[in-house]
Amino acid sequence: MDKKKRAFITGITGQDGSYLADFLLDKGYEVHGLVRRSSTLNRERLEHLTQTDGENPRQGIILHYGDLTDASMLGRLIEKINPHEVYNLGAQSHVGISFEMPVYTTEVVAMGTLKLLEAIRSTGIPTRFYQASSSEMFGNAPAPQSEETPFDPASPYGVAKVAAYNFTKNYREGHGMFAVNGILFNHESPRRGENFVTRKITLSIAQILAGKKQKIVLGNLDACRDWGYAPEYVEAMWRMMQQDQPDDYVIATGETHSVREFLENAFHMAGISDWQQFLEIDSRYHRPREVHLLVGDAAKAKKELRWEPKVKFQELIHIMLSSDCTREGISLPLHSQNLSVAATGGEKINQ
Ligand code: NAP
Ligand code: F7E
Repeated sequence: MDKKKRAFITGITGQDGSYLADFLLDKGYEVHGLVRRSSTLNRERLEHLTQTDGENPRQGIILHYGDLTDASMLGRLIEKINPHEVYNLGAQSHVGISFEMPVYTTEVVAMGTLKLLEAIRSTGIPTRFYQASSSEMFGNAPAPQSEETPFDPASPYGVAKVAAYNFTKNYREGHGMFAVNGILFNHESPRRGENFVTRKITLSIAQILAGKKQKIVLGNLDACRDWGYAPEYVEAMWRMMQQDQPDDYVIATGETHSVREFLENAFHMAGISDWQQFLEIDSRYHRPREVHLLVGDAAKAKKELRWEPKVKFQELIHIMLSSDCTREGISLPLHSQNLSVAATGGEKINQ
């Protein structure tokens, strides 16, 4: 009998999906991923897993075309893969864009989750299910936010994630499914999408240093976020799926910093003190409604999952900035290199 565990990941081409694939392959899983058909291939974050030139001989990743909006395809895939674990990470995940595309965002985030849960239920396969819930569900609820904090979403994305959270809980309670919600606060990395604020900042600074860009154009600098390091957060997802009983967990660092602090620290690490001259504020990046202060209380995860974040704010910025500098063919000034940690060094193909 085949003892290898099979995992199915939606959103495998995204930041978290790619790190989760790395993590599960290291654990010996056979990893299946859902990919969307597009006119150009969008697999940069998976290149190191799909290349077969012998440099990185790890194998076991199998990609399937599909879409979270296509229920019949999801059913066929679940039947075919017969997974032990399903990680639902696929989403239109940009909060600002969700104000422009509320219907599509809801179709993918809320209805997509429901379609996947239904696909699992109708096949009767006893798989475990992970839902990528989000701190955006708290909106402007009082901080620090924990599993007990009532949701108060402030964007179409947040509203849709609350619906997906509730569907997941309902399938656990109503159908006895092993279904968990990981309520993850912001987590970043060199693989973060370029239009999220942390990556936008580190990439822009690297390009300014390389002489390719003059300005970084941003919106609200006063919002505060609890920023952690994505590879550590995908391990928390897996830990939730290994528990005896399904439950919901907040995953966060417990620290909060403003966008302005992120910007100042990143410029400082780049050796630029007069950074204001490189900054432009554009109302185009202001959102109709803002979430002002997020800071998570991950005590339950610490106790029950024995999960704790190691990479904190300064180190996170350094990891991202040095990776983007490597990408742009430059190195960071010497004074910031004593912040260097094992995880730095730039990722050549996984941007
Ligand atoms: P991401 O980088 O934006 O990746 C999103 C993934 O979803 C991509 O693989 C994307 O595919 C896929 N996707 C989008 N629409 C889809 C559709 N209609 N059908 C199937 N797949 C679709 O997001 P992430 O940062 O890795 O986040 C992973 C998940 O965690 C998301 O659900 C996000 O909402 C949630 N989350 C993220 C954070 C965070 O701070 N990163 C925090 C809390 C929760 P393409 O590559 O084809 O676009
Ligand atoms: O914005 C402000 C913006 O887009 C952070 C997603 O992964 O985390 C992420 O959502 C803050 C906001 O992340 C720009 O107004 C200023 O206050 O990087 P962000 P987010 O909205 O927190 C949650 C947990 C998720 O679940 C989401 O999927 O930064 N901000 N200027 C800007 N934001 C962007 N994107 N671009 C700017 O120019």
